[in-house]
Amino acid sequence: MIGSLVATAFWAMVPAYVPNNAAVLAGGGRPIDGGREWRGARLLGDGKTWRGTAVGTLVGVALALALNRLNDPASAALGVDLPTFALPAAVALAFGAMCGDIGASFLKRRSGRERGAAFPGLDQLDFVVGALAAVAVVDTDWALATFTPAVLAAVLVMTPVLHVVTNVGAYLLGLKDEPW
Ligand code: CTP
Ligand code: MG
Ligand code: K
Repeated sequence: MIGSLVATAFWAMVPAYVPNNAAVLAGGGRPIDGGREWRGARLLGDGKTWRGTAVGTLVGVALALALNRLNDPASAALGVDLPTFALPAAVALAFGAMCGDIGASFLKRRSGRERGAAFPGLDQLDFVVGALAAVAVVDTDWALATFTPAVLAAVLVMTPVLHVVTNVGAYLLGLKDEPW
């Protein structure tokens, strides 16, 4: 029961989890805010770039389509009816995750936090809120069928744990400047 909830939650969120990590590897180039400031601080900061956002989104969508191909064997192996991703839902999950992270940077700059500063709570859940909000708008029926209250609870418990583990791992591997 718990196992199938976690499996469903993880499967459904992979297209939202991976974009931010792909952006870390692909980031660089022109910042989205073009260097502009607002009220004495950068609008978003140098950590939010066009390239990171585009590559992150594409990687998330590609992963969703790859998961669709693996759905049957994975569902059979786990004894769970794993969700499949229609293209609009895949785009919403991936791009929504990137937008949630961008929104968090906007809030960080407004609260005087420099690029790279931690914002506990927001850092771990910004992309989840962005992904779920976007997919709820773009594919409401799919979102409601997939993210039942129990699956949603699993997502909210599991995501911060996964976020901490992947970011500390990326930091230890030298891929990321901060462990958050
Ligand atoms: N990145 C990017 N574009 C994005 C998100 C991330 O290019 N939309 C890249 C940047 O190189 C960024 C790195 O991934 O520095 C790490 O992402 P994140 O921790 O979200 O950014 P920070 O640099 O910590 O900046 P902020 O304080 O605004 O979160
Ligand atoms: Mg950071
Ligand atoms: K972030």
